[in-house]
Formats: sequence, structure tokens, C-alpha cells
Amino acid sequence: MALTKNKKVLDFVQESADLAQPDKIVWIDGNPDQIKALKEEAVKSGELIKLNENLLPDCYLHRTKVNDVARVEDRTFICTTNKEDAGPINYWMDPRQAKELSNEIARGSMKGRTMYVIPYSMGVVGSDFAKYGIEVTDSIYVVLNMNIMTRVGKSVLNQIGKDGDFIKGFHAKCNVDADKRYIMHFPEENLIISVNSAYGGNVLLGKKCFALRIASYLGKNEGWMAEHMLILEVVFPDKKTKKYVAAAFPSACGKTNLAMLIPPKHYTDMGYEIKTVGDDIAWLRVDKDGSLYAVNPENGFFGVAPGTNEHSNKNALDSTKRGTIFTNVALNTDDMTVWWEGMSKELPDHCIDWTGKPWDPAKFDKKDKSTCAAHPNSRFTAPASNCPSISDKFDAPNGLDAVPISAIIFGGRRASTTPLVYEARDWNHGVFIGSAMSSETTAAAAGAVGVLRHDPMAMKPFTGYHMGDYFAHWVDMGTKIKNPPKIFNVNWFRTDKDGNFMWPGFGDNMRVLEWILKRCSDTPVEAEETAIGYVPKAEDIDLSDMDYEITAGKKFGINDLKSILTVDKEKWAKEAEEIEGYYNNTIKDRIPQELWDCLNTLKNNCKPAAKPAPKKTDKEA
Ligand code: OXD
Ligand code: MN
Repeated sequence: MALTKNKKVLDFVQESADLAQPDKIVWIDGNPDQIKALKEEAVKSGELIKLNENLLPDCYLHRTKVNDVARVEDRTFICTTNKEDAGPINYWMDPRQAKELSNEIARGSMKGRTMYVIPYSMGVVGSDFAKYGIEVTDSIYVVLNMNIMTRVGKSVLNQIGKDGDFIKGFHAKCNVDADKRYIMHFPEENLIISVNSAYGGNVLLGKKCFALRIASYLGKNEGWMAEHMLILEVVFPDKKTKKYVAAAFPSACGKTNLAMLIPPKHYTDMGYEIKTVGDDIAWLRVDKDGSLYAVNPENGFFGVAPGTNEHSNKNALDSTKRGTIFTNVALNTDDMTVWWEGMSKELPDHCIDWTGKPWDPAKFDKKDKSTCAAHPNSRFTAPASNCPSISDKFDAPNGLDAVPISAIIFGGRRASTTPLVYEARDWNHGVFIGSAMSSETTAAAAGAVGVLRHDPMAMKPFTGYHMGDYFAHWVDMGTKIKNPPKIFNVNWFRTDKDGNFMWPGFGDNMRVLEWILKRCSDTPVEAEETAIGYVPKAEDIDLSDMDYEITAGKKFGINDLKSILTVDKEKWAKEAEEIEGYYNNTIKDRIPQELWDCLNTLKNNCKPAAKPAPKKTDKEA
């Protein structure tokens, strides 16, 4: 039975049903009994595998089709009336043509199936920051994941009220045909259509589709920002001082790890703690006092499983111990638990790989991804409330859930050139640094892995409009914030000449965070001004108790730190040329002058010093 009288909601549900022709329509009301029954139904149909109730209570495993394991950027479209508004790096489709195409694909596709109607909120229901959506889908997997990742149910419909606005999301699994897979966004109509996929990033429409692509467009028009950022809280030893940092890294580059960081003992002994506000998406607004405030609109974590272990991210691992849905990880058949590469050094004796076949540990070759038991982009969907480090700001009622941001961090995977950390000279320079970000690709999106590509603000796949306008919006936001956060860039991934990571990363990133916050204090620690911005003096990064071997027998020391803090002007001159090429040949237009000015400054700063004129001899003088 329909749970609302809102005509727009009812019309959307009816139109979707008329198109897809489901046998049944079920409204998701947020009642735990309904969710429990859906889990049972999914286990019966084989869509979910129930895991060991004692070891992993209320946890399930799901396997996608092998052709459907990641986001598909080349099948993701921004459908604006004018092609130019989607910009040069989004795939564009004419909205009318897009609807004709998706209608043709989805017509009758839910015959014999149930269509679920999911009212969901991005943000705490009723909070000033929250926005609402209705997703219709024929997948129980989607319902159950949305129930973890967002706040779902009748309370959302109450907030939408009789004629409130919402984002429409239509998802039909169809035949999961990769050739007919389309993820379409209609920012001018608050509409998302997704067909022929069942992979999270393509079908949990509250996440990338709404909270980033559609929301970034809304943010531009309404004066706020939707960003691919984690939010973390640093609790200082006095336990009263709390500072908040937002950080944008491309997909699968360690946002979840940084958001859930456990500081080294040296810091915990002093009394520092890190609390998690969000691991993937931040919505940022200027509040009445002129500061920039952020919320995490999500309610769970859709984390990358491989590499997650007791040492790399205990908080994430602990978050998956109950009420979690695992996707495309391996099934340990000895005890009906899960396993993935990097979870433990020992390989399980008996497991089924992510494709559903028995896995032979003897054939496992670390360097050959095709021998992995879990897919490299296998995931866990875990409720945020499970996370031992969750901040008490995470779920604070009505508006109080927003936190003031002291620092914004950009970062990517760069084997060379980019130092461990540096600070922008000012807001616009920070925007320039974000716009020029590049990083090696990962398994989160279909396509080659390890290829260096531009990924401005980690938003390349997620900006719902023209990238040049997006840069201009960032510049514009800087004029609205009274005390703009300082902007930094980090690179945890510098390697030595043999390809070994020079910096330990994970918990030791606390050392860099501490320096960043010292730069944000009223009496900032000094830094070296370089061609690219402010770089720490090596002695200002606390290396106490650091115990990292770059290679067997070679311990990390201050000279290694100095080496990953160096700014090589020759390399940066090339980087500047490369950025210029990206601006000119890829983004092409709508880039604000402020960013061209920063590029020119970088080019000038990196010019080789003019050779001193030969000294005149006394005779010549
Ligand atoms: C994600 C992604 O799933 O960025 O968060 O792909
Ligand atoms: Mn992401």
C-alpha cells in the first residue's frame, strides 16, 4: 500500500510501474521486520548467502555477474539539454533520446518481479542539510544495501510531505547486459535512470548518482558543494579541542583508511584520537558564522575489502562484523565466513572465489589479479553505527550534525614528483592544486588499472556538470567563506627507484595530519616556501617511535623524509606543462582566470634560474 499522498511521488511510482510492469509493488517502510523478511527471501532465491551467524551475525555474501563488478564510466551519462553544460569530460546524451533508449530497455523488464519503492534520506532525516530521494528498483540487494547506506522508510516520506521535492531514481536490473547498461543523470529534472547493472556504484542511486552527480549540480545552483571527500575528527589530548578535516582522494586510494585511522602509540599515549564522520562523500555549506561546515550524507560504508585487515584498518574490519553485506569477496567454506586478499597472511584452505568456483590457494600469485579469490573491487556494505571510531557528530539531530572544516586535503597516487605534503598559498591556489590532481587508476572503475590520469578534486567521474564551471564554483565559494579552510595536498604513494613505498601510510599519516593542523592553528608552525607552495621542515614532522622498513633492513629515517619532501623544479616545470595541456586540450573552456594565474605562477616559479652573467675581469671593466 502506498505510504504517501504526495502526488509527485505517487505519479513517479505509477509511471515507473507502467513502464516496467512489475507483478507487485512493495513500499519500504523502514520496519526491521520487513528488512528481515527480504533477507530471508534473498537467501531462499540464492541472491544472498547467509554467513556464520555466530561469527558474523546478520551478515550476507552476494556475488554480482562477472561483467558487473565496478562503476562503468563510459556508460555513465549526464543528460543536459545543452551538450556544453555536461562539459568536456562527461559522457553526454540528449535527455529525450536517453529516455527513449532507457524506456525501450526497461519496458516490461519487471514482469514476474516485484518493484520496491525506497524512500531515503541523504543526511539525518529532518536536518537542514538533508535531501530526499525515492528509488524504485527490482533488486532486493539494492533495497538491503540502501537500507545500510542511507536512512530509509516512512519518516522520509513524512519529511517530503504532501508536495515536497525529492530526487527520482529508477533502477531496473533487466538482464544485466553490459551492452545495454546505462547510468543516466538528468540534473535539470532531478532524475536518475540506471538499467542493466546490479553493482553498488551504479545502482545504489543515493550514493554516486545523487549525493555527488546530482548534488554537485544542485550545489552549484544553490551555493553549496557536494564533494568526494571523507570527513574526520581529530580529538586533541585535552579532549575538548576537536578539529575537522575533509579530504578528497580518488576511488580506492585510502579515504576509508584515513577516515578510520588509528594513530601510532606515541600519539595515543599523548591522548590524540581520530573519529570518523564520513569516508566517501561530504556536503559542504557556509553557515551563518561564515565558516565552512560539512556533513556526511551517508549512513554506512561501501568499502573496498581487499587489503583491509587488523593492521591496515581495524576500525573498518570491526565495522563488518555484523549487519554487513559483502559483495564479490571469497567464501571460506570451513566456517562460512569471508576472506579477501590482504585479510590475513595465511590463505584459507577451502574457499569459493568471487565467481562461485572452488579456489586453489596453490595457484595464487600475488601479482596476477586473475588468481585472486576476491575481486580486487570486492566490497563490504557496513552500517556506520558499527564503526568503533564513529564520531558523536555523525548522527546528531537536526543540523547539529554539521562540523566546521579547518583543512581540506587533496591527494592521489603518485609514484614521483608530488611531495608527501604541501600547503597551498591561499584558497584559489588550493583550488588550482585540486583542479590539477592526477592519480593512478584503480579497480573501482572498469578499465585499465595503474594508468595516470587527471582526476580534479577526485571528482572526474562524479561532477554532474561542466568541469570548468565546477572549478569556477570552487573559486566562488572561496569568496563566500569568511575564514576559508587551508588547503593541502598529500601523497602517501611516493616510491623509491625500486618501486618500494617510501612512506608507511595508514596510522603514520597521523604525523602529517598533526603538521597540517599545526599549520591551521592561530600560531602556525613555520614552513618552507617553495615553487609549489609551503612544504614542512622535516624536523617539524614528528617521527617519534616510527618503525617502518622501506625494504628489509632499511628503516625509514629523517633523510628519507627529506627526500619525499623535496620539490624538484625540473619535474614540476614538466608537471606545469602537463597541467596546461590538460586545461587547454581537455577542459578547454570555462576555466576561471584565477586558475590560469596560479598556473602561470607555477610556471614562473619553476623556470630554471638564469645563468649568472660571466663576471667581467678588471681589464674589461
Ligand atoms: C566508491 C567509488 O565506491 O568511489 O566509493 O567508486
Ligand atoms: Mn568513492
